[in-house]
Amino acid sequence: SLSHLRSAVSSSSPASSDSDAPKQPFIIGVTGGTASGKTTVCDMIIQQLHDHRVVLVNQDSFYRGLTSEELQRVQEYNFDHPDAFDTEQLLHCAETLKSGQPYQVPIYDFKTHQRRSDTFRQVNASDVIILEGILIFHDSRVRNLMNMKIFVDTDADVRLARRIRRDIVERGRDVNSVLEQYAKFVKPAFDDFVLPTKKYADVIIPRGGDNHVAVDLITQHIHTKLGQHDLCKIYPNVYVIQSTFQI
Ligand code: UZR
Ligand code: MG
Repeated sequence: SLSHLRSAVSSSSPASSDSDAPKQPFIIGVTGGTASGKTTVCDMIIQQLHDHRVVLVNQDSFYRGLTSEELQRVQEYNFDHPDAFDTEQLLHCAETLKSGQPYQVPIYDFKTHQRRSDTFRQVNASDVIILEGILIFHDSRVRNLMNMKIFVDTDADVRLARRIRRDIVERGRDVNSVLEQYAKFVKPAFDDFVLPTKKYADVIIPRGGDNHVAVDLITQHIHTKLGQHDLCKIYPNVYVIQSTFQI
């Protein structure tokens, strides 16, 4: 998978002959089942890339707000289906950020299942953009914007245990409703929509947030790639003087 990783990343380097080309941000996609540790892995990557501008965009922000009819029968709403997200808006966001422009990301409230109408999160141009979510590899147009794709692979029992705790503490649910929703929607959608996107991953991280070695390897690689980007700008005719930028 290392050679995989290298080809996926090198193919996206800017043309080395064009010194005036604006530096495109490096886009990382992070997916995996619910409560697999995606957000933790992203936070670890961000911490290790502290000398670069890094932003995290969560697919959860692009959940569609529920209509009043859908809200009345919320137990029957499938939040794990691709249609639950506004994918066109997510694509527009990813394209805008990739082109170096800022984007106003919506804020979704898991307790009311609505978007905040009064505010948004301003995301500014950055060196690295991380796109995270259970179905972030589902749409091929979004996927094709990514320079590196990561699948966080955590056992289902560990994920369910975390999910129960998180939904109760952070998302205002009770045990029975979490278990019911898990059996009815979360698990089937994982099998039908999330797991099939594992084949697109350049890197598969076992155990999620516990895996410091995997995160170290990934961030070293990104550091190297960002160094090459800078080098291409300064010395357009020099291809790789990688050792200069080795960590
Ligand atoms: P992560 N989800 C909710 O529980 N409520 C909502 O209003 C919107 C989404 C859940 C969704 C999915 N499913 O499994 C999870 N359900 O959020 C994705 N049921 O979030 O990637 O952080 O696990
Ligand atoms: Mg998360």
